[in-house]
Amino acid sequence: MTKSAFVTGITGQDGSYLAELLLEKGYKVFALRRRTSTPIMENIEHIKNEIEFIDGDLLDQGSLINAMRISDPDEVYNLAAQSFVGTSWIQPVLTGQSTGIGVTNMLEAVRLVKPEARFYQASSSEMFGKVVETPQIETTPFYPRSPYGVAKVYGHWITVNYRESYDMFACSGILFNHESPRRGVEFVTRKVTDAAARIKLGLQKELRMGNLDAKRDWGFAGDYVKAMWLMLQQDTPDDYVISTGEMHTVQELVEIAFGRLDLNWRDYVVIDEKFVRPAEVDLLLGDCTKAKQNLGWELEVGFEQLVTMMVDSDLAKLSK
Ligand code: NDP
Ligand code: GDR
Repeated sequence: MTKSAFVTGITGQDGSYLAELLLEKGYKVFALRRRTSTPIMENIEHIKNEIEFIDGDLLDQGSLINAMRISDPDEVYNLAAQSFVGTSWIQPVLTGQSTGIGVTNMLEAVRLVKPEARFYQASSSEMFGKVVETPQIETTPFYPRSPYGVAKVYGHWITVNYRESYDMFACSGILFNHESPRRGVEFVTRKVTDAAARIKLGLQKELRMGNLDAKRDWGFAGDYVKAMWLMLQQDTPDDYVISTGEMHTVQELVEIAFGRLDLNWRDYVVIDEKFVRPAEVDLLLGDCTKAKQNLGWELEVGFEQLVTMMVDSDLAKLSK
């Protein structure tokens, strides 16, 4: 029997890789699409004809109930969110509504229409924020440092609560930063690889950055969507940290990206207070032993390979 999946956030980085994986596995893929004046399909251009889109919005409960009725899914992946931490200080209410309450809207739609469907919530290492222990594991206490992080903590706990209240198969994946050539250009990795390529081609003169000392645990999005799928294939629902277990500074990222193009980053990078956050998350480092043991999940792409892949992709795109 063909399995069916319903995915929110399909136009984003993770939605596109997850949809590819599900299609490869023979799933019928339904996806929530919110109306925009100009459709942005760049990430899913190559697979959009294989996906059945259902119009709606995480903020509109009725549209989610309708989507559940049309798709009748075996698995639901809730990836939609206002996902940029910086914007969450500029639009804290909207972030709370989509990244936080939006999870309840989605869970309610599942509970009312298809309570036996398996549910994945895209939780985040940003929930650890001002970390109280390193490395962070599933039981590390949360201390979010942005409106985004606060909203994700709500989304995490409401997922756990629906599992415990209604016996639903609901999992929360606590994913550390993951990147790819499909990453939005405002996120630091893509901002750097895109700028390095532009500078190499003479299309940009400098790169304005915030805190170069921040440390992150960066992996490849294509590896991480496999973990999402694995979580929903287990006998029991649970929460999992997904990470590489390696930490690098933003400066190391810049060095590798510019070095790939034989550029000295110090000639181009300018520190601009505009990109320094009101409250910073200084470091994140995950320990995903539980996922490795229970899910058999393995990482394939390392940090340097990831940055190189992104620089090469940006250079090729911009050279066209
Ligand atoms: P993106 O920002 O690339 O994609 C976000 C998606 O959410 C887009 O498809 C966007 O649609 C959609 N969306 C936003 N608001 C709404 C709404 N109100 N209703 C319906 N759809 C909406 O994020 P990523 O792919 O990087 O991340 C996927 C999820 O995983 C997010 O929830 C993110 O917070 C979380 N996460 C990401 C990590 C990462 O490192 N990438 C790490 C941990 C968690 P549109 O195109 O219409 O704007
Ligand atoms: P993050 O990702 O906030 O970790 O959230 P981002 O790439 O935006 O920032 C990472 C770190 O880099 C520092 N930084 C800069 N960041 C940006 N965007 N632009 C800059 O110029 C810059 N200079 C320094 C930041 O201060 C920060 O410390 C991402 C998102 O995908 C979330 O949705 C997800 O939940 C988390 O990763 C895990």
